[in-house]
Amino acid sequence: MKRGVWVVLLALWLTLLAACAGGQNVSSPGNEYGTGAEPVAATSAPAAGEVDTSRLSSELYFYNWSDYIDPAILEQFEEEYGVTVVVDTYDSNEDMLAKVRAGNTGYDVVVPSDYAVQSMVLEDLGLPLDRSLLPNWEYLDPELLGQYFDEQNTISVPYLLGVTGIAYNSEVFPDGVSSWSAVFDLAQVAAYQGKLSMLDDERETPGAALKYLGYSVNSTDPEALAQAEELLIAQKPLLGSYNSADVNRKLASGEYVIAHAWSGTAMQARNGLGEEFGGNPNINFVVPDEGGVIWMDNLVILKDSPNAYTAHVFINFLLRPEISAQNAEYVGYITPNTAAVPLLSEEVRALYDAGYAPNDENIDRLEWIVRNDETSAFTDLWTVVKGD
Ligand code: N2P
Repeated sequence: MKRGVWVVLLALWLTLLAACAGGQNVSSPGNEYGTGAEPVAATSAPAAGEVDTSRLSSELYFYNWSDYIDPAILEQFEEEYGVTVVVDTYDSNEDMLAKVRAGNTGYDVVVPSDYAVQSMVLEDLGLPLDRSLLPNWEYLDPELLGQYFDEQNTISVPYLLGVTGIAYNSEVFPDGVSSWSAVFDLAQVAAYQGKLSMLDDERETPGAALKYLGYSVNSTDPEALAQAEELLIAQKPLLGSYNSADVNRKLASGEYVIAHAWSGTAMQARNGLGEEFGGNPNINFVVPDEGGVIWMDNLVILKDSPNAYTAHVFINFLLRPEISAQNAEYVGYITPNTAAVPLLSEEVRALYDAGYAPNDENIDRLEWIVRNDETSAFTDLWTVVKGD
């Protein structure tokens, strides 16, 4: 039911192309964190929302998904504040969580998806945010705040949203692709064997198989899981690879002709990615008829962040409407920043309308991944499939 509400709210977001909502209550929870650099006595205390440069660290450690921030934004942050952002990347929530659980990562900020934020809340891995340091919070779409995984947004700040479906090369699929059968019907797949990839992801990939079979991405019914496992094992020999890292590049280059992909990865394959690689205009993206996934990724400061003050300054910087718009434009995902939306180019908005974002056409068949006591079954399934 809650997910239904989200879908409606997202539909709303899509039509809400102007005007910042404003009026968001940004009261500070007043938490303290003592691990950052000790404040040096300043001649005058900075006003609310102003940055106390004496408290900034020289480096900030950002553990992020690959190809998930415009490097020019990191350069601008360094120019303005003298802080070098050191980026390490990961390609699944589970990899990130495993590392963070082990502790002493040295990372300050990580980017969990919705259901992974919930794990971080339950396991007390995130630092309560000091909202007094995040005046740009007011630009966030209020409809995207207060979700089930962190109802008060105690630790999480919406970063980017997207959908999961199929990216394909229209030269190879001139009639388009509309069903998961394009990756799961092995008779069809035989024609492009080795040029197909599936996400290397214990929730997304069994989720896609479940959708093809007519189930929810969250089904833990043993019979449904057994069918999904069997299907994935049968599909595996036909894959180029499981890949969540450089699907964008491999689609653009033609090494893959079809891929289970995140919407922004597909947009990057189509448009290219800054100075990284050129795009291929034949790449299209679709949420298949059987349905796909919608998700939201979030910025979380780790409980043991060595540079928590600087992390807040960084997050507030990312919440500037022009920065958020620039970033969304670069990575091809969707900004949760209401004031950033009017700053997006016509080209990117047209691609959202064409299916690279939740829209009127696909919204009713998008589902959120959830975690609960039963969903560890996906870890077991994925271990079997990967090890087979
Ligand atoms: C970008 C990763 C998208 C994040 N490479 C999926 N949650």
